[in-house]
Amino acid sequence: MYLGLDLSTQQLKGVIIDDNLRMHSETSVSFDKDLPHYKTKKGVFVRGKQVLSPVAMWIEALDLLMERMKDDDLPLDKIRGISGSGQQHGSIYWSSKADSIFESISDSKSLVDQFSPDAFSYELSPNWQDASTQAECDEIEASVDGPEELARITGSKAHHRFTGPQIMRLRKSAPEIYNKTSRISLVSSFLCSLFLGKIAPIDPSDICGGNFWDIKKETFVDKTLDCISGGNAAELRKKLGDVCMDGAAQLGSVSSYFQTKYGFAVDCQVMPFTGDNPATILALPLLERNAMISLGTSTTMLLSTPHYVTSPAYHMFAHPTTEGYHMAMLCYKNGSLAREYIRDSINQSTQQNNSENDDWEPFNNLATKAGPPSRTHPHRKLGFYFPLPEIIPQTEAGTWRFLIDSAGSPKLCDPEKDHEDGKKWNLPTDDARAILDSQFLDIRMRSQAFFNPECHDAVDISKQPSRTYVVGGASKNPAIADVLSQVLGSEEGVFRQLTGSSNACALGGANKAAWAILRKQGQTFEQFFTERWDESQWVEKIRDGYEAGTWEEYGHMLGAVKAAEDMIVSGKV
Ligand code: ADP
Ligand code: XUL
Repeated sequence: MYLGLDLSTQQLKGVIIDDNLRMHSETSVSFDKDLPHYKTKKGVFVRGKQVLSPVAMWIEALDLLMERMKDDDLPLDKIRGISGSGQQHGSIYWSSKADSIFESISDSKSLVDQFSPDAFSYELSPNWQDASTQAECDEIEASVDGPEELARITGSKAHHRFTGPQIMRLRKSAPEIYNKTSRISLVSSFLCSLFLGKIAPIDPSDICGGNFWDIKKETFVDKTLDCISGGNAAELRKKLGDVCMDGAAQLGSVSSYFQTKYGFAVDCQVMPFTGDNPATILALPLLERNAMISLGTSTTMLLSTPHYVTSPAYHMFAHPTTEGYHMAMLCYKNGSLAREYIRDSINQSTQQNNSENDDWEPFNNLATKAGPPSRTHPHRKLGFYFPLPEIIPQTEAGTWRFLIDSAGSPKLCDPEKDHEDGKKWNLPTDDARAILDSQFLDIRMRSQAFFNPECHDAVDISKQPSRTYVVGGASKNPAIADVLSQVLGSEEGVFRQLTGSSNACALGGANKAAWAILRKQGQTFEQFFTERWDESQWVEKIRDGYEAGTWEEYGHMLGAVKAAEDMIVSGKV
Protein backbone atom coordinates (compact mmCIF):
# COMPACT_ATOMS: atom_id res chain seq x y z
CA MET A 1 0.00 0.00 0.00
CA TYR A 2 1.09 3.59 -0.66
CA LEU A 3 -0.09 6.76 1.03
CA GLY A 4 -0.59 10.08 -0.78
CA LEU A 5 -1.39 13.32 1.05
CA ASP A 6 -2.53 16.71 -0.15
CA LEU A 7 -2.45 19.81 1.99
CA SER A 8 -4.72 22.13 0.01
CA THR A 9 -6.34 25.46 0.81
CA GLN A 10 -9.45 24.08 2.49
CA GLN A 11 -8.64 20.49 3.37
CA LEU A 12 -6.01 17.93 4.18
CA LYS A 13 -6.64 14.75 2.20
CA GLY A 14 -5.11 11.30 2.36
CA VAL A 15 -5.54 8.43 -0.10
CA ILE A 16 -4.24 4.89 0.08
CA ILE A 17 -3.64 2.87 -3.10
CA ASP A 18 -2.39 -0.63 -3.74
CA ASP A 19 0.44 -2.06 -5.89
CA ASN A 20 -1.72 -1.75 -9.02
CA LEU A 21 -2.42 1.89 -8.25
CA ARG A 22 -6.06 1.08 -7.39
CA MET A 23 -7.76 3.34 -4.86
CA HIS A 24 -8.17 1.70 -1.45
CA SER A 25 -9.46 4.61 0.63
CA GLU A 26 -9.98 8.38 0.71
CA THR A 27 -9.98 10.36 3.98
CA SER A 28 -10.11 14.09 4.58
CA VAL A 29 -10.13 16.83 7.19
CA SER A 30 -11.85 20.12 6.40
CA PHE A 31 -10.17 23.08 8.12
CA ASP A 32 -13.23 25.32 8.61
CA LYS A 33 -15.53 22.49 9.62
CA ASP A 34 -13.28 20.18 11.64
CA LEU A 35 -10.99 22.77 13.22
CA PRO A 36 -13.33 25.76 13.71
CA HIS A 37 -11.27 27.15 16.60
CA TYR A 38 -8.74 28.53 14.08
CA LYS A 39 -11.58 30.70 12.70
CA THR A 40 -10.48 30.45 9.07
CA LYS A 41 -12.93 31.02 6.21
CA LYS A 42 -12.32 28.59 3.35
CA GLY A 43 -9.04 27.75 5.10
CA VAL A 44 -7.59 31.25 5.16
CA PHE A 45 -7.54 34.67 6.81
CA VAL A 46 -7.97 37.61 4.44
CA ARG A 47 -6.26 40.83 5.54
CA GLY A 48 -6.68 43.37 2.75
CA LYS A 49 -4.70 41.99 -0.16
CA GLN A 50 -2.92 39.50 2.07
CA VAL A 51 -4.22 35.94 2.37
CA LEU A 52 -2.72 33.72 5.07
CA SER A 53 -3.23 30.38 6.84
CA PRO A 54 -2.28 29.37 10.40
CA VAL A 55 0.49 26.75 10.32
CA ALA A 56 -0.67 25.20 13.62
CA MET A 57 -4.02 24.34 11.99
CA TRP A 58 -2.27 22.24 9.37
CA ILE A 59 -0.29 20.36 12.01
CA GLU A 60 -3.39 19.67 14.07
CA ALA A 61 -5.15 18.52 10.87
CA LEU A 62 -2.44 15.91 10.28
CA ASP A 63 -3.01 14.16 13.62
CA LEU A 64 -6.77 14.33 13.03
CA LEU A 65 -6.43 12.80 9.55
CA MET A 66 -4.25 10.01 10.94
CA GLU A 67 -6.70 9.33 13.77
CA ARG A 68 -9.53 9.07 11.23
CA MET A 69 -7.51 6.62 9.17
CA LYS A 70 -6.71 4.58 12.25
CA ASP A 71 -10.36 4.62 13.40
CA ASP A 72 -11.36 3.34 9.95
CA ASP A 73 -8.94 0.42 10.38
CA LEU A 74 -6.99 1.40 7.29
CA PRO A 75 -3.89 -0.76 6.74
CA LEU A 76 -1.35 1.85 7.87
CA ASP A 77 1.07 -0.96 8.83
CA LYS A 78 1.14 -2.11 5.18
CA ILE A 79 2.16 1.26 3.77
CA ARG A 80 5.56 0.98 2.10
CA GLY A 81 5.90 4.53 0.80
CA ILE A 82 4.53 8.02 1.46
CA SER A 83 4.55 11.04 -0.80
CA GLY A 84 2.16 13.88 -1.44
CA SER A 85 1.62 17.48 -2.26
CA GLY A 86 0.82 20.91 -0.94
CA GLN A 87 -0.76 24.05 -2.33
CA GLN A 88 1.99 25.72 -4.31
CA HIS A 89 4.04 28.78 -3.28
CA GLY A 90 3.07 28.94 0.43
CA SER A 91 6.07 29.31 2.75
CA ILE A 92 6.65 28.13 6.33
CA TYR A 93 9.20 29.86 8.51
CA TRP A 94 11.04 27.60 10.97
CA SER A 95 12.85 28.97 14.03
CA SER A 96 16.27 27.83 15.23
CA LYS A 97 14.47 25.56 17.74
CA ALA A 98 12.87 23.44 14.99
CA ASP A 99 15.69 20.89 14.70
CA SER A 100 15.76 20.09 18.42
CA ILE A 101 11.95 19.84 18.53
CA PHE A 102 12.09 17.31 15.68
CA GLU A 103 14.75 15.33 17.55
CA SER A 104 12.80 15.16 20.81
CA ILE A 105 9.33 14.50 19.38
CA SER A 106 7.26 12.23 21.62
CA ASP A 107 4.17 10.20 20.79
CA SER A 108 2.63 10.95 24.18
CA LYS A 109 1.72 14.48 23.04
CA SER A 110 0.11 15.82 19.86
CA LEU A 111 2.22 17.23 17.04
CA VAL A 112 0.68 20.66 17.36
CA ASP A 113 1.45 20.91 21.07
CA GLN A 114 5.07 20.08 20.42
CA PHE A 115 5.68 22.22 17.31
CA SER A 116 3.53 25.27 17.88
CA PRO A 117 4.54 27.98 18.50
CA ASP A 118 8.23 27.35 19.26
CA ALA A 119 9.29 25.60 16.05
CA PHE A 120 8.31 28.62 13.97
CA SER A 121 9.46 32.21 13.64
CA TYR A 122 6.11 33.10 12.01
CA GLU A 123 2.83 31.42 12.89
CA LEU A 124 1.25 32.12 9.47
CA SER A 125 1.89 31.00 5.92
CA PRO A 126 1.17 33.25 2.93
CA ASN A 127 -1.41 31.63 0.67
CA TRP A 128 -1.47 31.40 -3.15
CA GLN A 129 -4.50 33.76 -3.25
CA ASP A 130 -2.40 36.61 -1.81
CA ALA A 131 -2.18 39.68 -4.06
CA SER A 132 -0.09 41.98 -1.85
CA THR A 133 3.34 41.97 -3.49
CA GLN A 134 3.21 44.11 -6.64
CA ALA A 135 6.20 46.24 -5.52
CA GLU A 136 8.29 43.14 -4.81
CA CYS A 137 7.35 41.60 -8.18
CA ASP A 138 8.45 44.76 -9.98
CA GLU A 139 11.81 44.72 -8.18
CA ILE A 140 12.43 41.03 -8.85
CA GLU A 141 11.63 41.39 -12.56
CA ALA A 142 13.89 44.44 -12.78
CA SER A 143 16.75 42.45 -11.20
CA VAL A 144 16.92 40.26 -14.33
CA ASP A 145 15.89 42.68 -17.11
CA GLY A 146 12.15 42.17 -17.05
CA PRO A 147 9.34 39.61 -17.09
CA GLU A 148 10.35 37.83 -20.32
CA GLU A 149 13.86 37.17 -19.05
CA LEU A 150 12.59 36.09 -15.61
CA ALA A 151 10.18 33.68 -17.35
CA ARG A 152 13.00 32.39 -19.57
CA ILE A 153 15.18 31.58 -16.54
CA THR A 154 12.65 30.53 -13.89
CA GLY A 155 9.65 29.47 -16.02
CA SER A 156 7.40 32.32 -14.82
CA LYS A 157 7.29 36.08 -14.63
CA ALA A 158 6.98 37.42 -11.08
CA HIS A 159 3.61 36.66 -9.50
CA HIS A 160 2.13 38.03 -6.29
CA ARG A 161 1.72 34.57 -4.82
CA PHE A 162 5.18 33.24 -5.70
CA THR A 163 7.42 32.38 -2.78
CA GLY A 164 10.20 34.86 -3.68
CA PRO A 165 7.98 37.97 -3.64
CA GLN A 166 6.30 36.67 -0.45
CA ILE A 167 9.63 36.14 1.36
CA MET A 168 10.75 39.57 0.22
CA ARG A 169 7.60 41.24 1.57
CA LEU A 170 8.06 39.51 4.92
CA ARG A 171 11.74 40.50 5.09
CA LYS A 172 10.85 44.14 4.42
CA SER A 173 7.75 44.38 6.61
CA ALA A 174 8.95 42.18 9.51
CA PRO A 175 12.77 41.96 9.43
CA GLU A 176 12.82 40.54 12.97
CA ILE A 177 10.83 37.52 11.78
CA TYR A 178 13.00 37.03 8.70
CA ASN A 179 16.17 37.26 10.78
CA LYS A 180 14.88 34.72 13.31
CA THR A 181 14.05 32.26 10.51
CA SER A 182 16.58 29.46 10.26
CA ARG A 183 14.86 27.50 7.46
CA ILE A 184 12.03 28.11 4.98
CA SER A 185 9.90 25.22 3.72
CA LEU A 186 7.25 25.15 1.02
CA VAL A 187 3.87 23.67 2.02
CA SER A 188 4.86 20.43 0.24
CA SER A 189 8.27 20.07 1.93
CA PHE A 190 6.75 21.15 5.26
CA LEU A 191 4.23 18.28 5.21
CA CYS A 192 6.98 15.92 4.08
CA SER A 193 9.11 17.11 7.04
CA LEU A 194 6.41 16.16 9.55
CA PHE A 195 6.45 12.57 8.25
CA LEU A 196 10.22 12.42 7.92
CA GLY A 197 10.99 13.78 11.38
CA LYS A 198 13.38 16.45 10.09
CA ILE A 199 13.27 19.36 7.66
CA ALA A 200 12.84 17.83 4.19
CA PRO A 201 14.31 19.14 0.94
CA ILE A 202 12.14 20.86 -1.67
CA ASP A 203 11.47 18.79 -4.81
CA PRO A 204 12.56 19.65 -8.40
CA SER A 205 9.11 20.88 -9.45
CA ASP A 206 7.75 22.85 -6.48
CA ILE A 207 11.00 24.84 -6.24
CA CYS A 208 10.02 26.43 -9.59
CA GLY A 209 7.16 28.37 -7.94
CA GLY A 210 9.39 30.94 -6.27
CA ASN A 211 10.97 33.05 -9.03
CA PHE A 212 14.40 31.99 -7.74
CA TRP A 213 15.21 28.69 -9.48
CA ASP A 214 16.98 28.38 -12.84
CA ILE A 215 15.10 25.47 -14.44
CA LYS A 216 17.66 24.68 -17.14
CA LYS A 217 20.78 25.05 -14.97
CA GLU A 218 19.12 23.46 -11.90
CA THR A 219 20.56 26.06 -9.53
CA PHE A 220 19.31 29.06 -7.57
CA VAL A 221 19.32 32.38 -9.45
CA ASP A 222 21.73 34.60 -7.56
CA LYS A 223 20.34 37.85 -8.97
CA THR A 224 16.79 37.24 -7.78
CA LEU A 225 17.93 35.74 -4.45
CA ASP A 226 20.03 38.86 -3.96
CA CYS A 227 17.04 41.09 -4.61
CA ILE A 228 14.66 39.06 -2.41
CA SER A 229 17.11 38.86 0.49
CA GLY A 230 18.21 42.50 0.32
CA GLY A 231 21.77 41.65 -0.67
CA ASN A 232 22.42 38.42 1.21
CA ALA A 233 21.74 35.69 -1.34
CA ALA A 234 23.95 33.14 0.44
CA GLU A 235 21.95 33.44 3.65
CA LEU A 236 18.61 33.00 1.85
CA ARG A 237 19.99 30.03 -0.08
CA LYS A 238 20.84 28.45 3.29
CA LYS A 239 17.36 29.13 4.62
CA LEU A 240 15.83 27.42 1.57
CA GLY A 241 18.15 24.44 1.93
CA ASP A 242 19.07 21.85 -0.67
CA VAL A 243 16.77 20.89 -3.52
CA CYS A 244 16.38 17.15 -4.07
CA MET A 245 16.44 16.69 -7.85
CA ASP A 246 15.25 13.08 -7.74
CA GLY A 247 11.46 12.91 -7.33
CA ALA A 248 11.78 9.24 -6.32
CA ALA A 249 14.53 9.69 -3.72
CA GLN A 250 13.94 7.69 -0.55
CA LEU A 251 14.58 10.40 2.02
CA GLY A 252 14.33 8.09 5.02
CA SER A 253 11.88 6.07 7.12
CA VAL A 254 8.71 7.58 8.51
CA SER A 255 9.42 9.13 11.91
CA SER A 256 9.05 7.10 15.10
CA TYR A 257 6.06 9.29 16.08
CA PHE A 258 4.02 7.81 13.20
CA GLN A 259 5.36 4.32 13.81
CA THR A 260 4.39 4.24 17.47
CA LYS A 261 1.20 6.28 17.36
CA TYR A 262 -0.35 5.06 14.11
CA GLY A 263 1.36 1.74 13.45
CA PHE A 264 3.45 2.60 10.37
CA ALA A 265 6.16 0.04 9.58
CA VAL A 266 9.74 0.80 10.55
CA ASP A 267 10.89 0.62 6.92
CA CYS A 268 8.07 2.71 5.42
CA GLN A 269 9.87 5.24 3.23
CA VAL A 270 9.16 8.95 2.74
CA MET A 271 9.69 10.41 -0.74
CA PRO A 272 9.85 14.15 -1.64
CA PHE A 273 6.45 15.87 -1.72
CA THR A 274 5.65 18.19 -4.62
CA GLY A 275 3.20 20.98 -5.46
CA ASP A 276 -0.48 20.14 -5.87
CA ASN A 277 -0.43 20.88 -9.59
CA PRO A 278 2.67 18.78 -10.36
CA ALA A 279 1.06 16.02 -8.27
CA THR A 280 -2.16 16.29 -10.27
CA ILE A 281 -0.39 15.35 -13.51
CA LEU A 282 0.72 12.15 -11.76
CA ALA A 283 -2.89 11.06 -11.19
CA LEU A 284 -2.96 9.78 -14.79
CA PRO A 285 -0.29 8.76 -17.30
CA LEU A 286 -0.24 12.23 -18.87
CA LEU A 287 1.58 11.97 -22.20
CA GLU A 288 2.83 14.67 -24.54
CA ARG A 289 -0.03 16.69 -26.14
CA ASN A 290 -2.50 15.43 -23.52
CA ALA A 291 -4.09 18.22 -21.52
CA MET A 292 -5.42 18.03 -18.01
CA ILE A 293 -7.94 20.61 -16.85
CA SER A 294 -8.75 20.88 -13.20
CA LEU A 295 -12.10 22.56 -12.53
CA GLY A 296 -11.88 22.95 -8.76
CA THR A 297 -12.08 26.15 -6.75
CA SER A 298 -9.51 27.58 -9.14
CA THR A 299 -9.07 26.44 -12.73
CA THR A 300 -5.77 25.05 -13.92
CA MET A 301 -4.63 23.59 -17.21
CA LEU A 302 -1.65 21.26 -17.00
CA LEU A 303 0.49 19.70 -19.70
CA SER A 304 3.57 17.57 -19.76
CA THR A 305 5.99 18.63 -22.48
CA PRO A 306 9.64 18.15 -23.47
CA HIS A 307 9.63 21.67 -24.98
CA TYR A 308 10.87 24.44 -22.75
CA VAL A 309 8.88 27.29 -24.31
CA THR A 310 8.54 30.17 -21.87
CA SER A 311 6.30 33.22 -21.80
CA PRO A 312 5.07 35.66 -19.14
CA ALA A 313 1.55 34.45 -20.13
CA TYR A 314 1.89 31.07 -18.37
CA HIS A 315 4.15 28.94 -16.16
CA MET A 316 6.74 26.27 -16.82
CA PHE A 317 7.90 24.00 -13.99
CA ALA A 318 10.35 21.14 -13.98
CA HIS A 319 8.49 17.83 -14.18
CA PRO A 320 8.13 16.19 -10.74
CA THR A 321 9.24 12.75 -11.93
CA THR A 322 10.44 12.69 -15.51
CA GLU A 323 13.81 14.06 -16.56
CA GLY A 324 13.81 16.22 -19.69
CA TYR A 325 10.10 16.98 -19.30
CA HIS A 326 8.36 20.05 -17.98
CA MET A 327 4.95 20.84 -16.62
CA ALA A 328 3.30 23.77 -18.37
CA MET A 329 0.53 25.43 -16.40
CA LEU A 330 -2.17 28.04 -16.61
CA CYS A 331 -3.64 29.02 -13.25
CA TYR A 332 -6.82 31.07 -12.80
CA LYS A 333 -8.05 32.22 -9.42
CA ASN A 334 -11.62 32.80 -10.63
CA GLY A 335 -12.89 29.40 -11.69
CA SER A 336 -15.83 27.85 -9.85
CA LEU A 337 -16.44 30.85 -7.63
CA ALA A 338 -17.17 33.10 -10.62
CA ARG A 339 -19.45 30.48 -12.17
CA GLU A 340 -21.24 30.11 -8.84
CA TYR A 341 -21.99 33.86 -8.73
CA ILE A 342 -23.65 33.67 -12.14
CA ARG A 343 -25.51 30.49 -11.24
CA ASP A 344 -26.81 32.24 -8.10
CA SER A 345 -27.96 35.36 -9.93
CA ILE A 346 -29.73 33.22 -12.54
CA ASN A 347 -31.43 31.23 -9.79
CA GLN A 348 -32.47 34.40 -7.97
CA SER A 349 -33.95 35.87 -11.15
CA THR A 350 -35.90 32.69 -11.94
CA GLN A 351 -37.39 32.06 -8.52
CA GLN A 352 -40.57 30.82 -10.24
CA ASN A 353 -38.58 27.64 -10.96
CA ASN A 354 -38.17 27.20 -7.22
CA SER A 355 -34.55 26.53 -7.97
CA GLU A 356 -32.34 25.84 -5.01
CA ASN A 357 -29.46 28.26 -4.92
CA ASP A 358 -26.93 25.54 -5.65
CA ASP A 359 -28.95 24.04 -8.50
CA TRP A 360 -26.94 24.16 -11.75
CA GLU A 361 -29.88 23.20 -13.99
CA PRO A 362 -31.05 26.72 -14.98
CA PHE A 363 -27.45 27.82 -15.62
CA ASN A 364 -26.82 24.71 -17.71
CA ASN A 365 -30.01 25.14 -19.76
CA LEU A 366 -29.14 28.73 -20.62
CA ALA A 367 -25.54 27.92 -21.52
CA THR A 368 -26.61 25.04 -23.76
CA LYS A 369 -29.45 26.96 -25.41
CA ALA A 370 -27.18 29.88 -26.35
CA GLY A 371 -24.97 27.54 -28.40
CA PRO A 372 -21.51 28.25 -29.76
CA PRO A 373 -20.65 31.56 -31.46
CA SER A 374 -20.66 32.00 -35.19
CA ARG A 375 -19.43 34.84 -37.38
CA THR A 376 -22.87 35.09 -38.96
CA HIS A 377 -24.54 35.24 -35.54
CA PRO A 378 -25.27 38.80 -34.42
CA HIS A 379 -24.54 38.17 -30.76
CA ARG A 380 -21.01 36.96 -30.24
CA LYS A 381 -20.16 37.75 -26.63
CA LEU A 382 -17.29 37.59 -24.17
CA GLY A 383 -17.59 38.09 -20.43
CA PHE A 384 -14.79 38.33 -17.86
CA TYR A 385 -16.03 37.76 -14.33
CA PHE A 386 -13.38 38.17 -11.66
CA PRO A 387 -14.83 38.33 -8.12
CA LEU A 388 -11.18 38.07 -6.97
CA PRO A 389 -8.17 39.81 -8.52
CA GLU A 390 -7.18 37.54 -11.42
CA ILE A 391 -3.77 35.99 -12.13
CA ILE A 392 -4.21 35.67 -15.91
CA PRO A 393 -4.90 38.22 -17.17
CA GLN A 394 -3.35 39.97 -14.18
CA THR A 395 -5.98 42.43 -13.08
CA GLU A 396 -8.00 43.73 -10.15
CA ALA A 397 -11.41 42.26 -9.37
CA GLY A 398 -14.19 43.34 -11.73
CA THR A 399 -16.68 42.35 -14.42
CA TRP A 400 -16.33 43.24 -18.10
CA ARG A 401 -18.73 42.26 -20.88
CA PHE A 402 -17.96 42.68 -24.58
CA LEU A 403 -19.97 42.32 -27.77
CA ILE A 404 -17.92 41.25 -30.76
CA ASP A 405 -18.58 43.04 -34.05
CA SER A 406 -18.51 41.36 -37.45
CA ALA A 407 -14.86 42.32 -37.93
CA GLY A 408 -14.05 40.45 -34.70
CA SER A 409 -13.38 43.52 -32.55
CA PRO A 410 -14.62 43.58 -28.95
CA LYS A 411 -16.71 46.53 -27.77
CA LEU A 412 -17.29 47.02 -24.07
CA CYS A 413 -20.97 46.56 -23.36
CA ASP A 414 -23.19 48.11 -20.76
CA PRO A 415 -25.69 45.32 -19.98
CA GLU A 416 -29.38 45.83 -20.57
CA LYS A 417 -28.67 49.00 -22.56
CA ASP A 418 -29.01 48.90 -26.29
CA HIS A 419 -25.68 48.94 -28.01
CA GLU A 420 -25.17 51.34 -30.91
CA ASP A 421 -25.98 48.75 -33.58
CA GLY A 422 -28.92 47.32 -31.70
CA LYS A 423 -27.14 44.43 -29.96
CA LYS A 424 -28.05 43.75 -26.39
CA TRP A 425 -26.78 41.80 -23.39
CA ASN A 426 -29.54 40.20 -21.33
CA LEU A 427 -28.77 39.95 -17.64
CA PRO A 428 -28.17 37.47 -16.15
CA THR A 429 -29.14 34.94 -18.83
CA ASP A 430 -26.43 35.77 -21.39
CA ASP A 431 -23.78 35.45 -18.68
CA ALA A 432 -24.10 31.65 -18.54
CA ARG A 433 -22.67 30.93 -21.98
CA ALA A 434 -20.40 33.97 -21.93
CA ILE A 435 -18.49 32.90 -18.82
CA LEU A 436 -17.90 29.38 -20.11
CA ASP A 437 -16.89 30.53 -23.61
CA SER A 438 -14.54 33.16 -22.20
CA GLN A 439 -12.93 30.93 -19.56
CA PHE A 440 -12.18 28.16 -22.06
CA LEU A 441 -11.17 30.53 -24.86
CA ASP A 442 -8.55 32.05 -22.59
CA ILE A 443 -7.17 28.56 -21.91
CA ARG A 444 -7.11 27.85 -25.66
CA MET A 445 -5.41 31.14 -26.47
CA ARG A 446 -2.66 30.74 -23.91
CA SER A 447 -1.99 27.05 -24.44
CA GLN A 448 -1.75 27.03 -28.24
CA ALA A 449 2.05 27.13 -28.27
CA PHE A 450 2.21 23.71 -26.59
CA PHE A 451 0.19 21.73 -29.08
CA ASN A 452 2.02 22.78 -32.17
CA PRO A 453 5.06 24.89 -31.35
CA GLU A 454 5.97 25.20 -35.06
CA CYS A 455 2.64 26.47 -36.30
CA HIS A 456 1.27 29.95 -35.76
CA ASP A 457 -2.10 29.71 -37.45
CA ALA A 458 -4.78 30.03 -34.78
CA VAL A 459 -7.27 27.79 -36.57
CA ASP A 460 -4.93 25.03 -37.73
CA ILE A 461 -6.69 21.88 -36.55
CA SER A 462 -3.44 20.20 -35.55
CA LYS A 463 -3.25 22.82 -32.86
CA GLN A 464 -5.37 21.06 -30.27
CA PRO A 465 -4.75 18.53 -27.52
CA SER A 466 -4.62 14.88 -28.54
CA ARG A 467 -6.87 14.20 -25.58
CA THR A 468 -8.15 16.22 -22.62
CA TYR A 469 -8.70 14.89 -19.11
CA VAL A 470 -10.99 16.84 -16.80
CA VAL A 471 -10.91 16.55 -13.02
CA GLY A 472 -12.27 18.54 -10.06
CA GLY A 473 -15.74 19.45 -8.78
CA ALA A 474 -17.17 21.09 -11.92
CA SER A 475 -15.97 18.31 -14.25
CA LYS A 476 -19.21 16.42 -13.55
CA ASN A 477 -21.34 19.23 -15.00
CA PRO A 478 -22.50 18.17 -18.51
CA ALA A 479 -23.04 21.69 -19.87
CA ILE A 480 -19.59 22.77 -18.72
CA ALA A 481 -18.05 19.66 -20.30
CA ASP A 482 -19.88 20.42 -23.59
CA VAL A 483 -18.55 23.94 -23.88
CA LEU A 484 -15.06 22.91 -22.82
CA SER A 485 -15.05 20.26 -25.53
CA GLN A 486 -16.39 22.61 -28.21
CA VAL A 487 -13.86 25.34 -27.42
CA LEU A 488 -10.75 23.22 -26.89
CA GLY A 489 -11.39 20.37 -29.30
CA SER A 490 -9.18 17.29 -28.61
CA GLU A 491 -8.58 14.73 -31.34
CA GLU A 492 -9.43 11.66 -29.24
CA GLY A 493 -12.03 13.26 -27.00
CA VAL A 494 -12.55 14.55 -23.47
CA PHE A 495 -12.20 12.10 -20.59
CA ARG A 496 -13.20 12.28 -16.94
CA GLN A 497 -11.39 10.47 -14.21
CA LEU A 498 -13.61 7.78 -12.66
CA THR A 499 -12.14 7.48 -9.19
CA GLY A 500 -10.28 10.02 -7.16
CA SER A 501 -11.31 12.91 -9.42
CA SER A 502 -11.68 15.25 -6.45
CA ASN A 503 -8.50 13.88 -4.83
CA ALA A 504 -6.29 13.98 -7.92
CA CYS A 505 -3.33 15.65 -6.13
CA ALA A 506 -3.31 13.16 -3.24
CA LEU A 507 -3.67 10.32 -5.71
CA GLY A 508 -0.76 11.64 -7.77
CA GLY A 509 1.35 11.69 -4.59
CA ALA A 510 0.45 8.08 -3.81
CA ASN A 511 1.29 7.05 -7.41
CA LYS A 512 4.66 8.75 -7.07
CA ALA A 513 5.36 6.83 -3.86
CA ALA A 514 4.43 3.53 -5.57
CA TRP A 515 6.67 4.33 -8.56
CA ALA A 516 9.58 5.21 -6.27
CA ILE A 517 9.36 1.86 -4.48
CA LEU A 518 8.28 -0.48 -7.29
CA ARG A 519 9.85 0.83 -10.52
CA LYS A 520 12.22 -1.28 -12.49
CA GLN A 521 15.71 0.09 -13.11
CA GLY A 522 15.41 3.22 -15.30
CA GLN A 523 11.63 2.95 -15.66
CA THR A 524 10.01 6.35 -16.06
CA PHE A 525 6.86 7.26 -14.17
CA GLU A 526 4.86 7.17 -17.41
CA GLN A 527 6.19 3.70 -18.36
CA PHE A 528 5.46 2.42 -14.85
CA PHE A 529 1.92 3.83 -14.91
CA THR A 530 1.10 2.74 -18.48
CA GLU A 531 2.01 -0.84 -17.53
CA ARG A 532 -0.78 -0.78 -14.91
CA TRP A 533 -3.22 1.41 -16.85
CA ASP A 534 -6.56 0.01 -17.88
CA GLU A 535 -8.29 2.92 -19.53
CA SER A 536 -11.85 1.66 -19.11
CA GLN A 537 -11.33 1.30 -15.36
CA TRP A 538 -9.68 4.66 -14.87
CA VAL A 539 -11.44 7.18 -17.11
CA GLU A 540 -14.67 7.54 -19.04
CA LYS A 541 -14.92 9.33 -22.34
CA ILE A 542 -17.51 12.05 -21.83
CA ARG A 543 -17.28 14.03 -25.09
CA ASP A 544 -15.98 13.43 -28.62
CA GLY A 545 -13.77 16.50 -28.61
CA TYR A 546 -13.11 18.13 -31.99
CA GLU A 547 -16.35 19.29 -33.62
CA ALA A 548 -15.74 20.43 -37.22
CA GLY A 549 -16.84 23.98 -37.77
CA THR A 550 -17.46 24.81 -34.11
CA TRP A 551 -13.80 24.55 -33.16
CA GLU A 552 -12.86 26.81 -36.08
CA GLU A 553 -15.54 29.37 -35.13
CA TYR A 554 -14.07 29.53 -31.64
CA GLY A 555 -10.67 30.00 -33.29
CA HIS A 556 -12.02 33.16 -34.90
CA MET A 557 -12.78 34.52 -31.41
CA LEU A 558 -9.18 34.30 -30.18
CA GLY A 559 -8.19 37.72 -31.54
CA ALA A 560 -11.14 39.28 -29.73
CA VAL A 561 -10.17 37.55 -26.44
CA LYS A 562 -6.65 38.96 -26.67
CA ALA A 563 -7.91 42.45 -27.58
CA ALA A 564 -10.51 42.45 -24.78
CA GLU A 565 -7.97 41.32 -22.18
CA ASP A 566 -5.48 43.95 -23.35
CA MET A 567 -8.18 46.58 -22.83
CA ILE A 568 -8.94 45.28 -19.32
CA VAL A 569 -5.29 45.10 -18.28
CA SER A 570 -4.39 48.51 -19.69
CA GLY A 571 -7.48 50.08 -18.14
CA LYS A 572 -8.62 51.29 -21.59
CA VAL A 573 -12.18 50.14 -21.14
P1 ADP B 1 -10.95 22.08 -4.57
O1 ADP B 1 -10.29 22.82 -5.70
O2 ADP B 1 -11.17 22.99 -3.39
O3 ADP B 1 -10.34 20.77 -4.23
P2 ADP B 1 -13.20 20.65 -5.87
O4 ADP B 1 -12.39 20.04 -6.96
O5 ADP B 1 -13.87 19.76 -4.90
O6 ADP B 1 -12.45 21.80 -5.06
O7 ADP B 1 -14.33 21.56 -6.60
C1 ADP B 1 -15.18 22.37 -5.88
C2 ADP B 1 -15.97 23.26 -6.83
O8 ADP B 1 -16.68 22.47 -7.78
C3 ADP B 1 -17.01 24.09 -6.12
O9 ADP B 1 -16.57 25.42 -6.00
C4 ADP B 1 -18.28 23.98 -6.99
O10 ADP B 1 -18.70 25.23 -7.49
C5 ADP B 1 -17.86 23.14 -8.17
N1 ADP B 1 -18.91 22.17 -8.51
C6 ADP B 1 -19.29 21.08 -7.80
N2 ADP B 1 -20.31 20.45 -8.43
C7 ADP B 1 -20.58 21.16 -9.56
C8 ADP B 1 -21.54 21.06 -10.63
N3 ADP B 1 -22.43 20.06 -10.68
N4 ADP B 1 -21.49 21.99 -11.61
C9 ADP B 1 -20.60 22.98 -11.58
N5 ADP B 1 -19.69 23.16 -10.60
C10 ADP B 1 -19.68 22.26 -9.60
C1 XUL C 1 -0.61 27.38 -8.74
C2 XUL C 1 -1.45 27.95 -7.68
C3 XUL C 1 -2.65 27.20 -7.22
C4 XUL C 1 -2.36 26.51 -5.94
C5 XUL C 1 -3.66 25.90 -5.43
O1 XUL C 1 0.39 28.24 -9.17
O2 XUL C 1 -1.17 29.00 -7.16
O3 XUL C 1 -3.09 26.29 -8.20
O4 XUL C 1 -1.34 25.55 -6.12
O5 XUL C 1 -3.46 25.12 -4.31
